[in-house]
Amino acid sequence: MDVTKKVFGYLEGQEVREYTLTNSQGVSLSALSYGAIVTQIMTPDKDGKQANITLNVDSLSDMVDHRPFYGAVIGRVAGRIAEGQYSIDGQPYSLPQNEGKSTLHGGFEGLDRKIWAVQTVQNEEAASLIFEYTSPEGESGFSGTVKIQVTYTLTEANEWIIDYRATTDKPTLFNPTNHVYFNLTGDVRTSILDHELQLNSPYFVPLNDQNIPLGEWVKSQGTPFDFSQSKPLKEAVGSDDEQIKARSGLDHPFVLNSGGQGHQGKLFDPVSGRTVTFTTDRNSVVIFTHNAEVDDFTLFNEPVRQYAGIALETQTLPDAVNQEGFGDTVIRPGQDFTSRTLYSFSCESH
Ligand code: G6D
Repeated sequence: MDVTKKVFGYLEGQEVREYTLTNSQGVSLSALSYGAIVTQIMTPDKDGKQANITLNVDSLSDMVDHRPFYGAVIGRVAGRIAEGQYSIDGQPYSLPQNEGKSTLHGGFEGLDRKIWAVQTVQNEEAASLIFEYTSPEGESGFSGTVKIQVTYTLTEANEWIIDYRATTDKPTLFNPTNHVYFNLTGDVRTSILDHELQLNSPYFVPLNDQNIPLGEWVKSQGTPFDFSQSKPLKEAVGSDDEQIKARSGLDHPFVLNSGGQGHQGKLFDPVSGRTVTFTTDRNSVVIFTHNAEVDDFTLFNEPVRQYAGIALETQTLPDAVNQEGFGDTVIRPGQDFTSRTLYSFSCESH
């Protein structure tokens, strides 16, 4: 395993570094000390040609000014908290709302906007980046001082393992994810609509017009949300289902069957042969198909196209604190929160 680092830029006088982990097959993962943002994952296609399979903006200033969330750690709480309101043990909390009436992706001061301390560890089988950040009491309105550690490990088996840990000194919410967008073609100018997706998910969660869960789990079998058999994303994205049409694509939580032996989801690009599978100990994955063109920053001097990537955001179901049966996102003093998601990269042909 090889580990390198370089200066990526400066933010208010503070150095931002980019670290790269590379295994002996040439598969690599690069990430910044700012937001633990993944800037590149290089994997081979079926002919052995290496390319970057993630979406990234080119400059630190675009990350800061436009906050596209590409590749970043999201927290303290991923997704939307309805009205920015919740209660823990009968105590009400009110957060600043940064998207309409909702608090999205950790609010104004999310973990994606922080400079993290980074340590590197390596051995024959794997190399890791250990990111640490202490989120102070009141950050983005959340209670408690929360010590957070996120570790990215790249293995010789072409796996990217994300380990989250957190402790708190007061009851508070914690539900992190990573917002990497994959485009397995290796060319972000080609859409992901021909990628095929398979999910071990019997239910999806419909949303209201604020993208807040309506509260129910709906059986996906026989609907456009049925990915029990691998199928091209365009079949779902192009369907006339009202939930999908209203968002021009997928932006929905899928309830996952627990891992067991195999993976819980698989993304496949039939042209390059590249495949990403994932497993997680959380109860859901939010699938977001980058449903709009974005022109306030550029990729290769062009606006970022609609459907330029797909995010597979593993997490406890969004707005869980306000929704019956969605899972527990409260962490408490004395508790050591841990969670793991694993993405595995390979190639196959159909
Ligand atoms: C998340 O679900 C949300 C989207 O609605 C949002 O636009 C994106 O992050 C930035 O996936």
